[in-house]
Amino acid sequence: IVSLPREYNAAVDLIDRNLARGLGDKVAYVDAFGPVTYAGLAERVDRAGDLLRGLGVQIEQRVLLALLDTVDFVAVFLGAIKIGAVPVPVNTLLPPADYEHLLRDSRARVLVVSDALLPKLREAAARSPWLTATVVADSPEGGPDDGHPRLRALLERAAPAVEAAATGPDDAAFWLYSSGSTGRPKAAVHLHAHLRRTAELYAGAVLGLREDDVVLSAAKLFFAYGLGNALTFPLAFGATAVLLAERPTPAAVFRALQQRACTVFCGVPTLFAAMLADAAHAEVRLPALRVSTSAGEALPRHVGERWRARFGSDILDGIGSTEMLHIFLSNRPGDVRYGTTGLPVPGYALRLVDDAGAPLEGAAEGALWVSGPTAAAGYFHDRERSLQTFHGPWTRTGDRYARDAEGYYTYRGRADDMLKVGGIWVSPFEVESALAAHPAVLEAAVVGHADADDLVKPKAFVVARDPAAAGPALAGELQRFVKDRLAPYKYPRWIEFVAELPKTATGKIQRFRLR
Ligand code: 3SK
Repeated sequence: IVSLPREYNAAVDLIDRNLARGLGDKVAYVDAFGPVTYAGLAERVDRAGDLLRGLGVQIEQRVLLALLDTVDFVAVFLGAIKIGAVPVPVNTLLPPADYEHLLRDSRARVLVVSDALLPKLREAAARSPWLTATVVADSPEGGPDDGHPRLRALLERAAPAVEAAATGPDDAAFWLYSSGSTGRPKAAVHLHAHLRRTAELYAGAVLGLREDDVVLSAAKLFFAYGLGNALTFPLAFGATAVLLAERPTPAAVFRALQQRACTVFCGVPTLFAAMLADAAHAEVRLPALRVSTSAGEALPRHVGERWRARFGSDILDGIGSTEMLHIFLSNRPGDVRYGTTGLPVPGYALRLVDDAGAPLEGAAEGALWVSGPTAAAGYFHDRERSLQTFHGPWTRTGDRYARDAEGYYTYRGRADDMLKVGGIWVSPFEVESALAAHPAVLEAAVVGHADADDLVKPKAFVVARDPAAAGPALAGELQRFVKDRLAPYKYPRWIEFVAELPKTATGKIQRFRLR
């Protein structure tokens, strides 16, 4: 990786490199409102920076972004970074009460919110003691502005060029909220250098992103995964990104992939499985697609294999985290082992540790720790939880992994999801994968459940592909199916059929709710 100068601003780097390459007339983004060139984006970023300065935002002050995926997100995010302010993109899927914590905790001075989302944020915004202005952005579906200024009008009046703040690689650039299994979301503080490093280490060296790529990310920009996929990476390589403001249903994603001839698709396992199961699009082929990425939860082997067989291109399964900003362990083109998460991304060091925190060598199973140049500086004003997660150069991921003799890693579940059955560790993920291999199963989640003797055994919650087939006969068949494939003590003693599984906004199964 190239060393960065003492004075470095990530927004300037991501925008100016494309103008310097002569890509001003190239389409950088296509959103619901149309295409935007690199030159057009550069001007919009500067106008956004100027309008935030005009609203009184100063270096290091936070700007909360509750924005759907349109070019406005990119312009305000980079405009804020350019003037040294700190954008805080937040999940747009939250219930109204959750925004109160985010506005207070971040002490944001300005809120930029999509009109369609304003009804969910208006009360929290009115109560925030820190907010001095709310700006409302257009969304494709439209919505109220409650008399707040419209971003479109403010951008038109703002100056088309703004002077960048003299930031350095280690200055705070943006925050991303991360929710754990307990407690309120905490803000991971990311630095100017981190955007550039994720682009170099993952998008360049692993994904091999190129200027002629057209990228679609089903993960929204407010997620760390989506932010890299659809903002940092396309801009770092002069590619084109397609933004979807709506929910990424199989129909919406198929439409965008076909219409825009996307070459890179960034999805999550649930979506890949739903796309494969979508009868209405069974005839669709995607000849332009050269590679897809998957993260958020481990990709079941059969999903990757069926995708490859149908579309003729691979899904690179990887794992990242909000704290590490993007993927640090991944399969790579030409070396895909479905069912594993592949090898460490060069530039990151991985460690498996035992229950006492001692590193394990060679083939082993343990808690996964990671070290690399994109680790968050810490959680904002949360010393205790920072100390629990960040240990010197190491970040605890909270995941358990097995490493084989060749160094490939296989997901074994969250460290705290593991079950001890008859004194032996059972990975719920292994049982879920076995269940998911049955053709009648769409999805499954496994948790520990106490039996009549108060001993914990695996219990499965199953979404049947055909809800009419759910019942005792199928439950018995699934139990036999798992017993045939795994050590006998691992089979689920109970099977409960459900219409859907509870999930986080990032698509992770919320096992605590099932428990
Ligand atoms: O969930 C993941 O694996 C992930 C990947 C990239 C960036 C962020 C996250 C949480």
